[in-house]
Amino acid sequence: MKKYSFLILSVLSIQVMFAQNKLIQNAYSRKGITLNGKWNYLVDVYETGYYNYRWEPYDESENPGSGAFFLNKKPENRMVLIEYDFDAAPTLRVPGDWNSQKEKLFYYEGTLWYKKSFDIPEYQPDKRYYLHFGAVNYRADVYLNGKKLGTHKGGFTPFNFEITHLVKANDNYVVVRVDNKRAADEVPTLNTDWWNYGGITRDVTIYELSQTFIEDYSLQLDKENKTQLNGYLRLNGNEKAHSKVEVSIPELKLKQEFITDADGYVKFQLQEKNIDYWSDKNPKRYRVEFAAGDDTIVDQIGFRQIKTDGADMLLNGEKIFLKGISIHEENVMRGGRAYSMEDAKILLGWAKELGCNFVRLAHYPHNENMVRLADEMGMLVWEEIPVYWTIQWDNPETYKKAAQQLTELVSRDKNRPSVIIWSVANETPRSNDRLNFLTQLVQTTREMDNTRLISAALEDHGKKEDENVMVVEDEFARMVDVLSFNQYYGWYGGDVENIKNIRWEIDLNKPVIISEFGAGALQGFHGDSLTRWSEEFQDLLYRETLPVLARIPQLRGITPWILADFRSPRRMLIPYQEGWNRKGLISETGNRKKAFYTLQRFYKELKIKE
Ligand code: GCB
Repeated sequence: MKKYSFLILSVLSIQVMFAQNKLIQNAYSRKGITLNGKWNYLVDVYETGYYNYRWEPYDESENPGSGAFFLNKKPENRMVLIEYDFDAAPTLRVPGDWNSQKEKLFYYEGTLWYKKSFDIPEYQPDKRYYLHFGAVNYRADVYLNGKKLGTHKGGFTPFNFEITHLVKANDNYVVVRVDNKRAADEVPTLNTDWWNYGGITRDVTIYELSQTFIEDYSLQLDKENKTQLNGYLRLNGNEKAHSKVEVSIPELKLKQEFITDADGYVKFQLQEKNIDYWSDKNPKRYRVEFAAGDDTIVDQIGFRQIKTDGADMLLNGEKIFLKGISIHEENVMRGGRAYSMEDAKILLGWAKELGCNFVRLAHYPHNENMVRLADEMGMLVWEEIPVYWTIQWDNPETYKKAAQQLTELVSRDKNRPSVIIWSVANETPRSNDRLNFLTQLVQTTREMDNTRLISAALEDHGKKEDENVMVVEDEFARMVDVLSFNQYYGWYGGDVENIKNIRWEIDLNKPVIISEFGAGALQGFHGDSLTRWSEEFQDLLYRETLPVLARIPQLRGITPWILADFRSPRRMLIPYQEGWNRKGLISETGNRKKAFYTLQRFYKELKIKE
């Protein structure tokens, strides 16, 4: 029994366990000073700047001494010995992974220190300041002006620290120790099928805030009542209690005032009959203004409902089929992790060209530009956390890490109408520990957000009695709203010529999404359609698979694997792979493979059963 005591952790207790401050909602729209640009870096394979020669962390010592990199020391005169100098060190671009920027760092997994000096030209002593990171992979120890702000783990979610007490108008320096070593008890674990890009991979910004400011809010259409918006707002600061806040949507002529409770929190509802609902066909967003004291924040929010009815998926009450594609967060054309709006435009632009109305952002939270652009384009989104393959299911610490990443993701994207599915895992092996772990994650997700659907990419397999009959035998399938599974018949086992004879037996009356299928092909390599790695093989697999999937009565979406080739250290076959997973429909040079057009045609001709 004891073993599962971690399962009763509430969302709240997860949040207080971490040193960083609560995430500021919609930080993007606030006045920010960017710290993007060139940062000096030191590659620290032996952790020399973090541990002293007795292997004690410098930052835990009262008297760290000059070897501690976070102090960014300079020799006061020519006799002083200091064995590092950030200002003499080379630079890396932030945001950006280090692997794709320096050839020597291509395979590097370990510790690397970053340093950036900065001023705040319009510094105002009566304001508050927050240092915000879009993401750092994987562990970040953050220091400002020689003081530790905290540690964050998790390579794909944002975090922030209040720095009001430490920051000055001039001569500030921020030092970040980044460590991307993989570890068995982390999330993800040691083994993945993607590149472990290290570094400060997303924007770094200092946000200027009022003494009392709007820290968090949510505004969403009620799940049942299409004329009701449910919201909450939370203030941070001395004036947060019993304070007046105002919410308005000028286009709807809605304006209402509310009073916060003693904790600066208020839950509210707005009634409105004339909402133009957000959808893939009508990505209507409203300008929403939240005001409290001298703080105002503006967001662009679309209102929509997503729910299931038996096997149907209903968007604003109408049946919808998810014409999707899976995407990794990589800009293959530039090389490296994607992070910018330009990158998002390429990836979602390709998805649009394919005819998609849905993307699966695999296998971890992608940068915020992706969901913001998806909101604008009317692209529905599946978001996922990297609970992938063989997580330590019986380790309470690992659970906390997964729950933290989920919490940070939901917190970041809860106001984005494009996001309709939270996925808690991918291809995880069945066991009781795993069932408990995932069930608790689902519960945590529902506590935070009961308006979206929950899923996870599960696995199928052939029945013993009849290998042509595929089933998903997984207790966890009962816990999710949408039954999703990956299937690789014809690539990993199964004969591509036999695809036409297979069928799925699914008893659950829930929408089904085939979250992956695919085959590897080297763009430009041609052969007959039974030759592995040829574009023709991949194309055949798509042509055979699509009609067979379409026969699953509950099928309501597919997200084939995958939009573009992506880097993976597991893929070593020369000359076809050379470090790339070749299941992309688009090559790393941006060229479409044959199967791209097959899927495009399928989506174009697809009729939704009414
Ligand atoms: C899967 C995984 C995905 C892999 C893919 C493959 O099932 O979910 O991460 O990249 O198969 O290509 O093998």
